[in-house]
Amino acid sequence: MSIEKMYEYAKEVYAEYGVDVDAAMAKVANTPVSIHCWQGDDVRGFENPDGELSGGIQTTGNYPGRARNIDELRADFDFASKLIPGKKKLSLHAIYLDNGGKKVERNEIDIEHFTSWVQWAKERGLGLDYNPTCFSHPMADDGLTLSHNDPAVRNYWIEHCIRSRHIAEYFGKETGQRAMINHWVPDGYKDIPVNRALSRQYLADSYDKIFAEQLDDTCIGDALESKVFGIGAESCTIGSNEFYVACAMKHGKMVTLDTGHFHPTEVVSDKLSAVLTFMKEVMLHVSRPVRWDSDHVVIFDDELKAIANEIARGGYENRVNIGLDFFDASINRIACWAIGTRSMQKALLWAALEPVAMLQKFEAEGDFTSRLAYLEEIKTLPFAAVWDMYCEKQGVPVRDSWLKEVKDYEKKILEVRN
Ligand code: RNT
Ligand code: ZN
Repeated sequence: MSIEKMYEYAKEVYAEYGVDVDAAMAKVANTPVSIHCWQGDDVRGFENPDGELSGGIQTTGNYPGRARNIDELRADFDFASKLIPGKKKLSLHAIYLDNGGKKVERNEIDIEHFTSWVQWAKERGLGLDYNPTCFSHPMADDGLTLSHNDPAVRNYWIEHCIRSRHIAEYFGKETGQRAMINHWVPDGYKDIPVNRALSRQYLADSYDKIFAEQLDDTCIGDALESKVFGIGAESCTIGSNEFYVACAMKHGKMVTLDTGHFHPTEVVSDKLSAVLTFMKEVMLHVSRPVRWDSDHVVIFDDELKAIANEIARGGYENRVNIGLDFFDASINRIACWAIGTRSMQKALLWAALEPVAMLQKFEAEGDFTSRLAYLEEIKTLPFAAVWDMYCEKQGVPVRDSWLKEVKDYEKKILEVRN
């Protein structure tokens, strides 16, 4: 049956539940999803691509064809973008600077190192996000940066973060789309520390300095990302969830909720309404933890749907900044981008098709029987037909047809890289 016919049928079925599928598609098409550049090259960047990835995060696998330089990464991203529906942004890390082959110290990084990115983004109407890189560097070898006992180390990273905020503000100003800056540091201890209070005081003092300057908040949004533990930092993470929630409230900033950064039975879907009761906005790092913060490619699973449902049920579309954060080097990296981001898009569409008003009415009336009955019934509504039409309307491949394009690109472009 044609996509059109299937869609007409689906439209009728959803209308019976009071859901307008056209409006749902339009809403999702306008919700930006920030795609992380670092899936393209295993978080190496261009500062020192042969260096070790540090900070307690890991990319496993050695699938051929990773992007080795700025041109390859841009080409790969352009290609991946064509496979993904919806409004996209690109999230850069400091180490993806355009340094023209010259070594630039992290505390000397500046706007000039990102002018070519801005130019490139403008040509595509693409918004940019930013991340200071406080890892994969000799000054981070102790596993401590903004909370280090040595003021010289702290000051080095404070300067990096201050400069990073200016770069993010510049992204926002130039692209006309507000840039999120995600602050994450790997700081923690492998073994039991005996002065947690002091480390946390140092981290707090560092953020007082980093946020001292008021920048144009129509251009930049600061977010603070907590974590539960990292490899080599198992006993204590200085920037824990409680630390950053409090720190963000103090400075009027947002937190970043990374789906891999909590204890295994905690879920980010439940945290959104909790923080948004008090914070204006929140940032997401949508990832897929498998047994630990493994950063597997995001799939259309229950928690992803639950996150999207919470955004839609709360009407939080303008308060949740959706960013992705996964990195798999064991399969085709462009396919990773396509699978992960298409899954995010699917989840947003799934959630936009939920008959929220009806379900919330049952709940308000105490009719929990109907609430559960309908939550189950809507799982088998003809969602696939709407998804196919959404892809068609967005001008991206429908169903699995994107995969063949990726395989061709792999043969022609990726395989000759090694
Ligand atoms: C690490 C954090 C952080 C990084 C990226 C590369 O656990 O999730 O967001 O993954 O900045
Ligand atoms: Zn993250």
